[in-house]
Amino acid sequence: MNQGTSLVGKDLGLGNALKFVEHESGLVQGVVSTPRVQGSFFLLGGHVAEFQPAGQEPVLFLSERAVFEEGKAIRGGIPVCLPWFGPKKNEAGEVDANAPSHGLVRTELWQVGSATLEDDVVSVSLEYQLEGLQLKNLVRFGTELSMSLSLLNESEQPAEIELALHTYFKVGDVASVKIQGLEQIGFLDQLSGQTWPATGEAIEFSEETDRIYHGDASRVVLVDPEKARRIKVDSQGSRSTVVWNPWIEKSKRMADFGDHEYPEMCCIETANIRPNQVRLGPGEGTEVSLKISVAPI
Ligand code: TA6
Repeated sequence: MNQGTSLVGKDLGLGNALKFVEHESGLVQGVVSTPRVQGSFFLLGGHVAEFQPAGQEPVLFLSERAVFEEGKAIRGGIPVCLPWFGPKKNEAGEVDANAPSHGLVRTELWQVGSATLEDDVVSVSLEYQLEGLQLKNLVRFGTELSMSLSLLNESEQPAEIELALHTYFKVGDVASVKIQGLEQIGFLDQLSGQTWPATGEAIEFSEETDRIYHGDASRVVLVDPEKARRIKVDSQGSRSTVVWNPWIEKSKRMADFGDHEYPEMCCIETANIRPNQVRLGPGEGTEVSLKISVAPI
């Protein structure tokens, strides 16, 4: 029996701060509730789904058409994408049509390594063994949401890994938001394949946007005038950042995403991909960490 089902209804000694429930889909969901924060995560994909600090509206976007099913990725929250990003490609750059998008772990059941409560902050270690790669994601639900994803190559072979924390943010109107912190970094437009120099300006959205930035983006800020808030995305260990909004036509092509939902979200993804993929020799490890906090405009 998967550990998850044995957690449902179990008294972890954390009171109402963290309870495991059976979601309506049948999946095991960890529900966080303290005076500081409401949140949740699924064992499926070790997937943080909700984060709402006290006094704030939800910070993460979760599609109303999200599918909650083992083997499928949840549309929203913070998918963990590895060991590849996007479509899987071979050495020759040919796409493997049989391989799932964004790797192998966001559609698998993870385990809970530990769960603690201190000063109304819930910390939970979500863990998964991908062949010789040990994954541990220490997630802390407090006034801020933080996570530290560590990978350890326990095999005798080197491993080349792309990884991304594919965060979906909830916004008031994507056409009015600005993303600051990437002004000085050039980017690859994934839609045209064209590479562009740094624009010197904040990112704004007026069409489908799918950009990969390679460079230091340790502080990215999502300015949302509609919700009168700034979402600060601080990261360590990440050398790539992906910015995405599907806009109108791509939204219609995604069955697990409402046609009208694109104005309510944008993705800022904390990653190490493409030239910044990680190479781990036997016994070597790596870590990427992310902290999400909210401030008034
Ligand atoms: O966020 C960048 C991206 O690679 C986009 O190209 C889009 O495909 C998105 O991820 C969602 O991918 P998914 O496989 O979750 O539908």
